[in-house]
Amino acid sequence: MSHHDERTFVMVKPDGVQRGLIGEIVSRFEERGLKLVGGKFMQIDQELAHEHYGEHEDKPFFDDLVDFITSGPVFAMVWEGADATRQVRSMVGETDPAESAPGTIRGDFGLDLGRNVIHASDHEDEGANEREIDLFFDEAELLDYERIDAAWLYEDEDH
Ligand code: IDP
Ligand code: MG
Repeated sequence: MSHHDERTFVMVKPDGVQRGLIGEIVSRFEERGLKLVGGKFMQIDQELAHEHYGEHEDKPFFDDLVDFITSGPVFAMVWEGADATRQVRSMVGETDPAESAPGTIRGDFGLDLGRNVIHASDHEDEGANEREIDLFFDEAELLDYERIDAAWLYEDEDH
C-alpha cells in the first residue's frame, strides 16, 4: 500500500438522502481528489445500527439515534486517498452543525445535532475506518482502479 491508499468510511444519513444532498456530498470528495472505491444505497436494520453505534449505547440519545439512522435509506461509501480519514473529518465539520464552520458539510447543510447529514469514521479512534468498512462492505465490493488524474493529485505519482 502506498501512502495515498488510506481508506475511510462515509455515509450520507437519512436526512441527507431525503434532502437530495447525495450528489453534492459525493462531488466534494471527488473534487478534493479522493477516490471512490465502494458505494451502497441501503437501509440500515436494527442489528447493524446497534453495531455501528455501539460506542454510544449508554448515551441518552442512543435510542433516538438508532431510530433516525434506520428511518430511511442511507448512502454508504468508502473513499481512498492520502490521510483520507482525517481529511474527510475536516471536510465534515464538528459533530454539531451549529458548531461547524461554513465550508464544511455539516456547517453548510445542517443546523441540528440530531440531523447532521453525514457520518464519517473518527480519525481519533484508531482503526475505526477499517472496522466500519468491514461492517458495511464485503472486500469484493471495494474496487481497485486508478484515477486517471492520480499523477496530477500526488507529486510522487509517476506520469
Ligand atoms: P460524529 O458523528 O461526529 O462522529 P459522535 O459523537 O460519534 O459524532 O456521535 C454519533 C452521532 O450521534 C452524531 O453524528 C449525532 O448524529 C448523534 N449525537 C451525538 N451526540 C448527540 C447528542 O448529544 N444529542 C443527540 N444526538 C447526538
Ligand atoms: Mg463518531
